[in-house]
Amino acid sequence: MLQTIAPASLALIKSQIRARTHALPDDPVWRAFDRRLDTHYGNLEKELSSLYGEDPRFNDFLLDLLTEAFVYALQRPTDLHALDAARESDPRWFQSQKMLGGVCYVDLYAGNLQALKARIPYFKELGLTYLHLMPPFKCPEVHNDGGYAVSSYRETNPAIGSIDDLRDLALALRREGISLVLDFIFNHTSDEHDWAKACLAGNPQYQDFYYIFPDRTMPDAYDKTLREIFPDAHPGGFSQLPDGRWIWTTFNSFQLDLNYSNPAVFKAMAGEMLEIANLGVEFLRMDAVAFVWKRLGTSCENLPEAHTVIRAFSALVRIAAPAMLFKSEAIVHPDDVVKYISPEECQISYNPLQMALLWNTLATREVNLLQQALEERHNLHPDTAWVNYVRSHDDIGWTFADEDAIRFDVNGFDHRQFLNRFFVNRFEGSFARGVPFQDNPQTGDCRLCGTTASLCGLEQNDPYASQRILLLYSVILSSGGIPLIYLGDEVATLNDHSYLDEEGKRADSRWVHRPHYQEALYRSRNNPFSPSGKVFMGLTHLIQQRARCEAFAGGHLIGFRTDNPSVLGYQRNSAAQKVLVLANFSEFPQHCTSQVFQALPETALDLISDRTLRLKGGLTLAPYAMLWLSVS
Ligand code: OTU
Repeated sequence: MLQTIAPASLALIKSQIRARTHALPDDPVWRAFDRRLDTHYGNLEKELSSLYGEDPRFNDFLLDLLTEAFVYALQRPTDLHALDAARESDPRWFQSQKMLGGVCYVDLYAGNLQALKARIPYFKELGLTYLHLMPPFKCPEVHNDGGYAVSSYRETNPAIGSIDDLRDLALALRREGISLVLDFIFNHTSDEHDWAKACLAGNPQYQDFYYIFPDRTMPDAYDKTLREIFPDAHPGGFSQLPDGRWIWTTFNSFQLDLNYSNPAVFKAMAGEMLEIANLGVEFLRMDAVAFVWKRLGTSCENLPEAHTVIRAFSALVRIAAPAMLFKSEAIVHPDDVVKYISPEECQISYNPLQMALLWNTLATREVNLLQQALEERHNLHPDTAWVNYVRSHDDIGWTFADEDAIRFDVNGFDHRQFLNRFFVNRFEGSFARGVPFQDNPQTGDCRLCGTTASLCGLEQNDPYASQRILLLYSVILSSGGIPLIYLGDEVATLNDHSYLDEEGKRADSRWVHRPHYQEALYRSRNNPFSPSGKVFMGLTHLIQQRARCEAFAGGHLIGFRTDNPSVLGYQRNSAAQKVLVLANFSEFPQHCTSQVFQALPETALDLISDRTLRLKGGLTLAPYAMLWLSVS
């Protein structure tokens, strides 16, 4: 049996790194690196030895990895070193109520990186402090999953500009107080990546970079317990290569899963990650975290080793590029989502439960499940935060817990069927105009696409459409965490069916909600009589009011039960201020009785309308009304 190799001492590792890189003891980069090693080496060594400690070359692996990390630290631009220090001394900087995110595709939103830079004044007008650019890296020309099939992490897609344009944009954003967010697509590469080409050509160094099987024996064994993620792309988790062998492809057949049981894969990807960090990325969106470790007989999702891989990457970043934080993308059961969130793993995370339940509440007009999620599943460690969003570039999946739903006598399976019917307009009286995604009649599984405006009823001119949009955004702006706007939503952009004419997009209905930048909608954004103006002016007002109110900082929330099933309630408190948020999710006026407000002052100022309201005799909320009541 293999023995775990005793780790080399930190002092020895430090002297070896210095000898290899000729670093002088008083070099400021070395001094900072040295100090960070003291803090984080223990974590790094622990995580990596649990994955690879039985490998007889483990100590060399660790030394090579850290030497390389120090070289990346040396290459890091000076202003990023300053940012590293600033962020380390203020680890809760992103808890500010002024934090606001936006996300867009470079090509669809602006054409290219330089043109996107020219949009910075607009981002400032909106109030953004965080900008997620969808993957800008080199990828196959036609079939690339919107950039999620990366062919090189060191080159950009030439259609949008050069890596220097990207660096330049990152700097320009940073100077304006906007943090750049990019993806780390680390579960897979495209089939055009050099590693993939070398592996498939039989290069021995790359043989174990991916999971390749000579025949169906192992794929069949694994497939027994795998969930199909993109069943339209291929059945099961594997694709056949031209030579007849089978390769692991969780997503599309051109996205090849990397094999993290091979330490060389970890090391190679760590280099790509630190290269991306040095572009000036402040939040690294960890794509598809759930899938990075596989074990026969399991779902190969959310395995403990997936967390270990991420924590090891995270420890390395704390040592070599600490201004960068991780954002988790786990669209899984809520119990599993939270496991990725901690100061040592991913400091921020998408909040898919809140997202899905916002839409659920619009459909049912009952706040029960959302109220429960906010009360029981919202509060996180104070050094971490949710990224709250109404919708993303991906489909909407109904990832609430069946155990939670059954407490309201709601059967999860049946209810998901209802939600799908409601949002794709197969339900009488629905205002929504969504499109199904990966409809799987075999399992009854189906997810959903559509822009916020189309799902809220604007496509069919429903009179409440813009109020619904604002209601959803008012919750993500006030519930605690970083709100994230899918750019285009703020001017009520509708579904765009032009993807059906594009090879490489046609088979993927998520493109319906990834529309081109609509010049006309942006031009009318300050016209209160246009739907885009109503939404834009309403939303920017909410953003500004939130930014002024300290109670909205941080993530902590206290549930506030109303006695009306359509009215959501929660309280946000700071030392100086208490704010009660109420939101009516129905198209009818809804009353909350005086009982509800017993413990509160007789009157309260609504921060949205700037009106003082009497709570004494109860409150009636207008259709889809939201109130941010200052009750301190
Ligand atoms: C992510 O999403 C990205 O957000 C997608 O745009 C990519 O296509 C995909 O990874 C592959 O890179 O399946 O429908 O359970 O839901 O990781 C979206 C998690 C996806 C998955 C999620 C994935």
